[in-house]
Amino acid sequence: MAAHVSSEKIDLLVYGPHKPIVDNGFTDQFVLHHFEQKADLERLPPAVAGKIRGMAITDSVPCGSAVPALLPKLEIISSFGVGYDHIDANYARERDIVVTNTPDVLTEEVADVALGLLITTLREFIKADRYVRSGLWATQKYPLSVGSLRDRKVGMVGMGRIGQAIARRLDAARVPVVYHSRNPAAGVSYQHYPNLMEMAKAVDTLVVITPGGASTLKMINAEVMAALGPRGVIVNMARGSVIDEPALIHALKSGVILAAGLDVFATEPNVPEDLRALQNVVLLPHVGSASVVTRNAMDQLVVDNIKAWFAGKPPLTPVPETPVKGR
Ligand code: 8YV
Repeated sequence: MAAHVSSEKIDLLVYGPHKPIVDNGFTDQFVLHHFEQKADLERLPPAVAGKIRGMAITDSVPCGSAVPALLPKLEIISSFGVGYDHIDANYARERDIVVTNTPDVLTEEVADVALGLLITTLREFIKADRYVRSGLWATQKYPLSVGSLRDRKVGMVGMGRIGQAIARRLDAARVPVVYHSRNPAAGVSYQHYPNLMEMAKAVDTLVVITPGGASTLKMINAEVMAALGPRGVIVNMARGSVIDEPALIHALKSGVILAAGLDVFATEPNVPEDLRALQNVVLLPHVGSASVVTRNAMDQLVVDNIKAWFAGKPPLTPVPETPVKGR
């Protein structure tokens, strides 16, 4: 992989919603061509497509291999978000295109939300808030919550950077942690379960923070939920695709598990009516990283990866599928 460093203008495709940090982040050495969604790309003139050397994806918009396939001179795809299941990184590697994501800058933010969502789910804060607002507190004693963090053991599904940040918070809260991932994580002392079912039998709480995509599709299935048992709680901060959503709805309805806290869904932004009707689930609109400060840092990293590349430097945060050597 190599970028031609010259004083020539560099054409970039900006794909996804407008972000001021991206729109205003490039010098006039760059020419930005903005298209918000796939359907808009029909208006991308072939002459322009033929000049595009860099692509900034400003949200998790579907990209796959179809969009880069339109761009014969593409060198870099700089994508927003730590997850990049909306990009075909293997296709990019075959074409010698480097893919970057935005890790690290969101780690602590997403971990904060994970712990908040877990406690909100267990201690039923949403119900408690409604209770106060309704005025009922004045006349009736509020019931104890069935759930608590105090008597739990958490099985993390995924132990990458965000998983480790969540586990650190659980350590501070004196909650025992074990984890499942394909391979043991380097430098981590929590007990590793190579088998998810074995872990589900040994814990009562799952916190899911593993990459999306084909290898994790519906890995949290009805069997795993049954193994977790009637005290079971699932928090999903990963991708909706990781959980068998109809099986989860059934498990929540029928008492196979106790409750769930979900930041992500199978077909966002559509959340099944069946799930929305349940009281033992807390639903967030994919807000793990969604604060102004963290989203700004993510947008800036999208810009900085492209700038580094076209300055002839290594990209700051390439994904493992497209490592860059010798820059
Ligand atoms: C983003 C995320 O909010 O980084 C990720 O992988 O899921 C979130 O931080 C998401 O990409 C927004 O659509």
